[in-house]
Amino acid sequence: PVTEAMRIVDEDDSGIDRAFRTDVLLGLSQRQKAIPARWFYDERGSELFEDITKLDEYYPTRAETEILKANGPEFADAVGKGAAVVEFGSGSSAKTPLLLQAIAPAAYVPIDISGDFLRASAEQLSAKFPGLPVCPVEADFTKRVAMPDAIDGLPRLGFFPGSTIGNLVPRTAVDLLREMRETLCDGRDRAAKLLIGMDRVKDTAVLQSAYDDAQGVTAAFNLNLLHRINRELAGTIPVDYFAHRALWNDGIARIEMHLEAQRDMSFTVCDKRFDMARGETIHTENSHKYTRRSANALLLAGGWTPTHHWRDAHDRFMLILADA
Ligand code: AVI
Repeated sequence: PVTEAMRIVDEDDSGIDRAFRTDVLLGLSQRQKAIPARWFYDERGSELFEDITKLDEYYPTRAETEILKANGPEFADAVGKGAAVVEFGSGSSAKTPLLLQAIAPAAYVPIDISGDFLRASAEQLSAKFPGLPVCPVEADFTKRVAMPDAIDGLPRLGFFPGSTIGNLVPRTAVDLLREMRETLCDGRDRAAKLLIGMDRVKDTAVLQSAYDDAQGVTAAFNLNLLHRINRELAGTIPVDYFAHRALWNDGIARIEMHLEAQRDMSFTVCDKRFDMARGETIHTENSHKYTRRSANALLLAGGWTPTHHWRDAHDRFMLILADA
């Protein structure tokens, strides 16, 4: 059974438009031009991301799924039965059913900012698990979210798969981990756990091709941001003058995606003029990769104590369980 989605959103659509406009205009005015990766995910961007997850080169989705499939009984032991699973950003993916099957939870609370997406995935999940109460919450999970009354008194397991944490710089990642802790503990001293997916540092060539695939799907995903700006912010960006770049920044252990100008150019966005020189880039995404130690350090800084650690057979990805 799916309860009606609880809605905790203070931005209406015009608020989201404004935030996009501000991020783009400010981002293009910086010396190193940069636009936050969250703006990749319009309808087309979300479709392209789904396509990325099926690419041969993009190992994280398969590796994480492998860990979930291989360790069901261990998850159940570590988490215990009858928890409420709270998923941050309810994916349309196959990962959630694997976790739910393994641990037989008492309720499932998907949180997502996109109401339509949330309701669709809640219905799908409920069809697979007919006896399970599904209580969707439409909200921005980067801030503390009030939990539905239905899970009062149940132990809570946060689920944040996909290494989405890796798209945040450490300071923002720590803030998010702290907010998740507040959400799960209700701001009190309540026990809670977090199961989080984190991508591992590995051979540079493997990382590079995961973010610059042969078919050009990741390139299309990156360039789609420019199409979105042209469409939603009255932009005149000549998209064909840009090339997709994925670079490994070894000092910070992250893949950076950029859009590189292939020639000098000028364009306008919301009537504001921008100039770019050939070779200049717009930085569009960071995807941090972790070692066991750096992952543990990040979790500890965010208020979580790691207790269990699982990897896939090729050491590409890890799932970490942590206590609040
Ligand atoms: C959503 N996120 C974890 C993806 C990643 O791997 O950082 C986004 C992505 N960017 C390019 N390919 C996939």
